[in-house]
Amino acid sequence: MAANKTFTMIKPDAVRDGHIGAILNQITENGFRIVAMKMTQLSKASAEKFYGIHKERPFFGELVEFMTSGPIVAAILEKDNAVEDFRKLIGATNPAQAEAGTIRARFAKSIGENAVHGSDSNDNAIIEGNQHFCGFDQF
Ligand code: FUP
Repeated sequence: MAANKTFTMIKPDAVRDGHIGAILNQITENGFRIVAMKMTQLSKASAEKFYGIHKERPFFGELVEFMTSGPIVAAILEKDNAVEDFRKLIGATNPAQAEAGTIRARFAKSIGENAVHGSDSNDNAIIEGNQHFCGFDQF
């Protein structure tokens, strides 16, 4: 059931700052089941593909540089209403606007270095999950 799965990354800032455990704990305490997970480092090509929708934006170069600057943790999460519920749990893109207690409010430094990614639609969850794992639907 693709509608009940989403894709996440713990980004290089949060990995560097030692927040993997705290973030995974918050994710699982909020009812998400981790059905696939790996620690890896994005290549430039992979980061450019992942954020391709932003390629004309002024921050694209910095975004790719940041996302390739160190290891990330990529995971597929399962829960009823996973995409929407996970977006609520991570909070707004800009941590200054993220609701208190959300993952970005707790761990993000700035709009660029914002600790976690969460897919914004079921279709993108499938595309993004398939970019990082072999067969999103098999998990
Ligand atoms: P989100 O879906 O919350 O990850 O946000 P977006 O898809 O709008 O942005 C993707 C990433 O681009 C953000 F996580 C960080 C980066 N970004 C910037 O660096 N500056 C901006 O003004 C907007 C986004």
